[in-house]
Amino acid sequence: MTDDDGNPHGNADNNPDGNPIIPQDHPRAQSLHYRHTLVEAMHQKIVTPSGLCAHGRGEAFDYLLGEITTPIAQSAIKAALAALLMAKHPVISVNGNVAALVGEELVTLSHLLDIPLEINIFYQAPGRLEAIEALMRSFGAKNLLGVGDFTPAIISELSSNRRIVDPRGIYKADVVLVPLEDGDRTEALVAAGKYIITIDLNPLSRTAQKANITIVDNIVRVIPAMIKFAKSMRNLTREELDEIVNQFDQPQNLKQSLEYIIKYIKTHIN
Ligand code: PTJ
Repeated sequence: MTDDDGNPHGNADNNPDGNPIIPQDHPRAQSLHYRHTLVEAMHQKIVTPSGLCAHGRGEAFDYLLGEITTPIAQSAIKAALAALLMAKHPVISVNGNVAALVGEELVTLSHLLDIPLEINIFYQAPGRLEAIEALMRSFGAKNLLGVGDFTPAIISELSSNRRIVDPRGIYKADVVLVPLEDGDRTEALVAAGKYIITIDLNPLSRTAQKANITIVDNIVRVIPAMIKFAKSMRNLTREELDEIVNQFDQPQNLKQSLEYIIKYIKTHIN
């Protein structure tokens, strides 16, 4: 098998002898599965080579959390949902890694909360937007922005490709979920007066530090958890949702996430 540039990248799932590349009983089968998914998505132009580097950085931090959703992350997830449920114009931003890792789950969440998804990528390349769109449509995405026929709006605070946004989505949004985001855009979106929620395994990243709510957890665990909590939180009153957001303390959330990592490392020293 070859990619568009004619480079061989082998069979997706099996060795030449027909046996699976990732044996089911491999102790890190799940982690290898996600890597494999991202590599395959890169051959389809959905993910960029830089996306693989970003994933590796995330994996390193996931080790330091014990690869679980901490109670701290769980509180951040609930605050994020409450903010999204109260928003006038919420939107969920989708990049290549996000589409490849949790595209299907995001479509479920988008339908459950009635929130549009906007494809917005850092690394522009011919055919990339179309490849991500096709993947999201294959999962049944209905309310998909940032693609098709629209006159783009510009976020003036930003100089990267991500400044080009959909006027029906990120441009007019009051609350934006931007997972696996680069720091510049988070800063620009905050400067543009938007309430920013991010998912980032690295609590020290600029995005994690600048967002209003940072969920320090792996997106592959966060989106299924959001789907689970959304089913009951949809029925909360505005006052109850407001209370959840007001109780959330972002500086404490980041501090406790770092403390959790330090504690986790210490338990492995003795
Ligand atoms: O598809 P594009 O062109 O929009 O590009 C997407 C990437 C991810 C390459 C781009 O946004 C990028 O370069 O991001 P950064 O600046 O590397 O930031 C990504 C952040 O996400 C890092 O802090 C990682 O630790 C974190 N991260 C990576 N994988 C995960 C993650 N956080 C949560 N879950 C993950 N699976």
